[in-house]
Amino acid sequence: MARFLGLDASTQSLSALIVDTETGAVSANCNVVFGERLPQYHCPKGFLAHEDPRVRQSDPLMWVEALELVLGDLVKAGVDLASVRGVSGAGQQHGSVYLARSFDAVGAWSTDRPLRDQVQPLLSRRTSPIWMDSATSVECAEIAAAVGGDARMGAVTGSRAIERFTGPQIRKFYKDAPADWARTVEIHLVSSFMASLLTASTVPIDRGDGAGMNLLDLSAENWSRSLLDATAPGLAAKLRPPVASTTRVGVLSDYFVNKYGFSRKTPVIAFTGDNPSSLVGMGASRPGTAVISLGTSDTVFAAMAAPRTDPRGYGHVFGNPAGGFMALACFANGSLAREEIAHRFGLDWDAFADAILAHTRPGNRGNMLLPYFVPEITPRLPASVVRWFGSDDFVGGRDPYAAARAVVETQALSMRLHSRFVGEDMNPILVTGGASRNPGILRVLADVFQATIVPLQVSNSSALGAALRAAQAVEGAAWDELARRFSAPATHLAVTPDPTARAVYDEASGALERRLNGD
Ligand code: XUL
Repeated sequence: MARFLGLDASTQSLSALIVDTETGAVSANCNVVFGERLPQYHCPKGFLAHEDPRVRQSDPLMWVEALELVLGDLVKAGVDLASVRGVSGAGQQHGSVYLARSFDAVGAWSTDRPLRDQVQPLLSRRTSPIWMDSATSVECAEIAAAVGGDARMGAVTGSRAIERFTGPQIRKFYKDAPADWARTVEIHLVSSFMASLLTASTVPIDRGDGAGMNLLDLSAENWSRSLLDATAPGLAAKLRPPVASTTRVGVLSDYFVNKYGFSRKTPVIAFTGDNPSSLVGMGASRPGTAVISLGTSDTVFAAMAAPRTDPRGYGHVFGNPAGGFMALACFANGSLAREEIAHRFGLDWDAFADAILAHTRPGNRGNMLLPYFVPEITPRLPASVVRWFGSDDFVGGRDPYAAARAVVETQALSMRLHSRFVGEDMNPILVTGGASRNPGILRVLADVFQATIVPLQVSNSSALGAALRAAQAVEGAAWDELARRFSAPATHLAVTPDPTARAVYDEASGALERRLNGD
């Protein structure tokens, strides 16, 4: 058997998926939801409560414990982990973990104690800032000013200075907790942290995810010396040189061999960001295919041959694990906003779809909602903005059907408005993530983008991408062949656009732009 394990450490859960390259099947798919399985960490939606809504941090030990749970789930599901020939993974992007003792100093994990208890004493910072954090505007301005401004940052790193990116987060930590900064010997992204747990050694950050730090010089394929210096003193010594996403970074620690039954010396391939991994899982690693990912954050992305920055300053350039680059726009109010409306109006997901498909029409009779329950990344909204426009019933919160359509329409219109740098007139568009199974949401996306929307058979494309990256690195399989076999479209769920909705949404798009500008 030729099995490969892909892990995805995302905002609200950790999932594991196994592909079998001999049979072409996805043979296991487990998911540990933090809020359900690990309530003792007080991160019901993946982050800790904080009085400042701009501060969003998580507990890295929760991710460690989730790793053990998900491997245990695979064993309970009857998976023989001895047949796994390679492991890779993905992590929510930008989040960072700070160590006072290097993973390389660990040598080996002891099988006598849970991993969590062995990782705890390594940390120099108890919490990890994650991608939802927006508390570093001052640090962004300081870093950009030190290197010649945002345009220069964009040209070097693919993004202007961005609050959630790791560099500004590192600078804030250095300023707020200088003693803890001085104790820090090693910094990880969520992705390289998870990989280091598996090998019990320091795994470098890969270039795909490293591009989300405001530290990587895209053309030099290495950290930018001037950005390291502008971010925090001594930072260069706390980061290993970044590696290609296809790098074999070590073998599974004996801890996992003894506890979960993996084979000795199972290779571990560099972990990357969830979006770069998803690009591979969607079979979209060649330029020309756009993807919409509907998760805690919604993202729009596509492969890109050469780095090209977003003239409007919203988008980013990350590394494409299959080579080259990818363009991405990120929307923070993704599933949390959809869940908020579903919960507020007592709609389950079937009723939510029904509200869109059976009870409302494109344009929502002019009813529109600005659904920014948390500070938004795209467009930039530093505080929450929730505003209702339209009929008295809608504005008064008495029209659940229109409310369901409104949140999805604004999200889709905003994606259309703000993702032009990713690609114009994208058609078809592939769609992934939990919400990509909801026919109501797919209908709105098809009509707003006037494009055929195609979900895949596997909806966790990030974990799938990780498993495929492991297969590619170990077996040398071609990317196109892996995509053909594993990233198959679920054609029966594809939705084609209604041409009569085009004019309605052209007008609604203008209305949204005016409202976002406060007109
Ligand atoms: C991308 C981003 C999010 C995270 C969490 O820039 O911030 O999509 O990767 O999924």
